[in-house]
Amino acid sequence: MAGIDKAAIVFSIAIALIGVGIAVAGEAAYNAPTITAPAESTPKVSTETSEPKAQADPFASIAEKVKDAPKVAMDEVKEEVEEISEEAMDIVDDVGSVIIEEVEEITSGPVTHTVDIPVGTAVPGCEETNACYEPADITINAGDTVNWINIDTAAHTVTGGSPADGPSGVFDSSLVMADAEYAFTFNDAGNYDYFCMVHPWMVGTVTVN
Ligand SMILES: [Cu+2]
Repeated sequence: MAGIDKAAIVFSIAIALIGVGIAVAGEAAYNAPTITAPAESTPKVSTETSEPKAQADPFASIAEKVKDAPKVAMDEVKEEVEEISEEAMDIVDDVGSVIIEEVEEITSGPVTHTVDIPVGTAVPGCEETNACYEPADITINAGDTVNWINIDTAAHTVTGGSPADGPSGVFDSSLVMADAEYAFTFNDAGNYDYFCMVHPWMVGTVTVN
């Protein structure tokens, strides 16, 4: 019995050892990737060492500066060009507006201004808003013409003077029928009051410079 027991114990130990051996071998096999992991990091170390080597290169920083220098210079040039072009455009605008003004002065001779005789002025009310002629007060230059257009259905007059003082004799349209017009050219500077002889609440002024 004892011999068998010993044999059994040895056998079981042997099995246990084999088991441990397999376990160790398995662990070793399992740990194999972790062993390779440091092996993978080894190249990292090698790259790390290569980077300081690149930084240690005194020409590297100079090369970078030289590389950036044209970019910085180009940005500055671009900004200057933009500023100059903006200034140039302002000058062109100024010169253009001066030329336009001069051309307008040269080409613009006497101007004809339009004054409407509005609808409904045959009855009082328009005088409350100074709207019996539209515009009732107008400023023009000597030599300009004012053209009154009667858009009302009633006949009206454009008569120099005032309801209080009567006609001045400077200009008088006599009756302007519906849809008819009356024009007068003012060659002399001054203030000219006028009114409608049919409807004395209708008054207006022409200021000639
Ligand atoms: Cu009138």
